[in-house]
Amino acid sequence: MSLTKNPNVLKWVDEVVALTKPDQVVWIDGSKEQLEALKKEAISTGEMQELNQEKLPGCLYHRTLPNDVARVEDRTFICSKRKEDAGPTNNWCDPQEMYAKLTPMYDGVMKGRTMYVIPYSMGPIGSPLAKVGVEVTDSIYVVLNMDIMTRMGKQAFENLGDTSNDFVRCLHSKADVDPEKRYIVQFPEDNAIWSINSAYGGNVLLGKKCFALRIASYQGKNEGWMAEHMLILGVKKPDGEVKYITAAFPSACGKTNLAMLIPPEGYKKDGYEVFTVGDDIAWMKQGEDGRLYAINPENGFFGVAPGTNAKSNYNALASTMKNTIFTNVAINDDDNTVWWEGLDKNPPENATEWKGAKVNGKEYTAEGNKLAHPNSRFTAPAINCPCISPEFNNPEGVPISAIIFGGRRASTTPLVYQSFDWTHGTYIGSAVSSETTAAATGAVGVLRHDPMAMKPFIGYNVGDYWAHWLAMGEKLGDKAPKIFNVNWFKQDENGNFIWPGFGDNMRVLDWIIKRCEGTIEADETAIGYLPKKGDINVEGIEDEVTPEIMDKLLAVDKDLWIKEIAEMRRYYKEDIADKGGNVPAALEAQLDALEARLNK
Ligand code: OXD
Ligand code: MN
Repeated sequence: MSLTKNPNVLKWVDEVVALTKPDQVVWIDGSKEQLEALKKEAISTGEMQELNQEKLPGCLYHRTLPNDVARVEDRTFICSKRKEDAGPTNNWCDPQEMYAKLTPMYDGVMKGRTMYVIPYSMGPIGSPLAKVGVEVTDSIYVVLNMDIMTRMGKQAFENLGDTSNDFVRCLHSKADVDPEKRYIVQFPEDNAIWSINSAYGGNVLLGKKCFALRIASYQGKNEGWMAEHMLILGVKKPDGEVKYITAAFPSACGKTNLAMLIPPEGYKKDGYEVFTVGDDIAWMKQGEDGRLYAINPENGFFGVAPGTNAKSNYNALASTMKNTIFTNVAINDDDNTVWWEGLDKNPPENATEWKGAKVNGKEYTAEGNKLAHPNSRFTAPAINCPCISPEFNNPEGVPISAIIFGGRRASTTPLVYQSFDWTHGTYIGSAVSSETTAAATGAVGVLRHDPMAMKPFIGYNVGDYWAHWLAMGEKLGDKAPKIFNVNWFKQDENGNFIWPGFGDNMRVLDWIIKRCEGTIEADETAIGYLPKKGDINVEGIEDEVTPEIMDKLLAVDKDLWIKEIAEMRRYYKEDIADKGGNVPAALEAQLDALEARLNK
């Protein structure tokens, strides 16, 4: 049963069937019965393992091949017709050449397998901001994850209608999971994604990074909206009003933690609450009242497990307690539950590590002597989250008051500052960068540029992307959200973090909200508006964040900023302009203006 009469969908599925030659085709209607049957099948073949159904009801476990544990940026392509449209931040290949290379790899690849056709909506069904995708895959793991991460099934086709051609064609086959033949390819002008030889989340749940960021950013540029690598949260104030904020940080800088923040006791007592709308992606469009509205196109969280615990992110942990899929974490064999580094201080004695070997409290065979893979994940339904926003399914989205950028910087960047205006804020976004940590391979403390935290996800030329940001600012005018920068990772001379972070980041959100409301003054400095002395509330953490520490957190060191400008000039020229990116003159001018202010 094909679930739709839409001739564009039917024609495309026929073409894919003719190419991949599956033994049978199953259309995913999203019904409970169908999903239960697929779970059973995956458990019976060993693709998935059922976890302790008393402690973790509805939860499943999956292990990927050791060669297939993360996104593969070096094998990810943007195949626009013209190379200059992919720009300096993307791998590019001519689309015809790429189709010619990949078509033989897909030819007959599903012989002996079942092909699943998954209709899905990114964004609430019926939302004017939502968009439909159809993913074809030979993996039940993909079907079950897409059920959590998207609004999947028949309802998505109802949203698409019987004639529309506006859906993203997503073709996935795990093939032989051969890393040498692994390709993650976006064809923005064809509304198409082809992924082959991987079975890891970020490479195969094609609604997420491939569609909701790479393809959608391209669509947003053409259609006048924005697809961004941003969390969305709401802060309810004691007067009952909720202010919505989005924030973009590079991967592994704590977006999920900030999205699910629990306010410090003092704030809770005063009546503050934080609601999560999204933890990774925001689609934003101007509303009828002129303001910028955001939806979370996703329906679940694909979060990094290690480091998640009741203290670091109680709400994320609570979200994983039912109907969750765990990938590449460790199994506690005593009670068939899960464990990862940083969950608690008691690694199970009797465990199976992520690569599948039994261990008993001694040596693990996996890298770094870890039980769980450092990029092991949970796929958890958003509705499980104790602080999920009541507006999560609002088709109109939520109005955004502030946009926050941030990265991991040991020095230079203060705890928080506000841009002078949207154009200055766009400059700040273009300058987002993070220092590498010991957790990643390579040298520690190396600055990695990641504009708007979107470097791996901009589906077109980064110069045109910045121009689109500037154009959105023009359109929004004085209704535009205010733009801020934060840095939770400032260090002292000994390399210790000097800001407590986590729930205490509420104190910075508080200042940001007051700035948006215009109820608090700020110091005008060369780099932007900074909090006045005493305006970041430290009640309850005075011992930790003394006035001297606060001075350090908010310091603007002229010499470091002059160095920063030199690095940004180098970056704009060598990494962007010299490689085919057109840096907007308005952003170059921001560098000159910043330098002049510093030298005044
Ligand atoms: C993610 C990422 O998985 O940004 O969300 O890498
Ligand atoms: Mn992300």
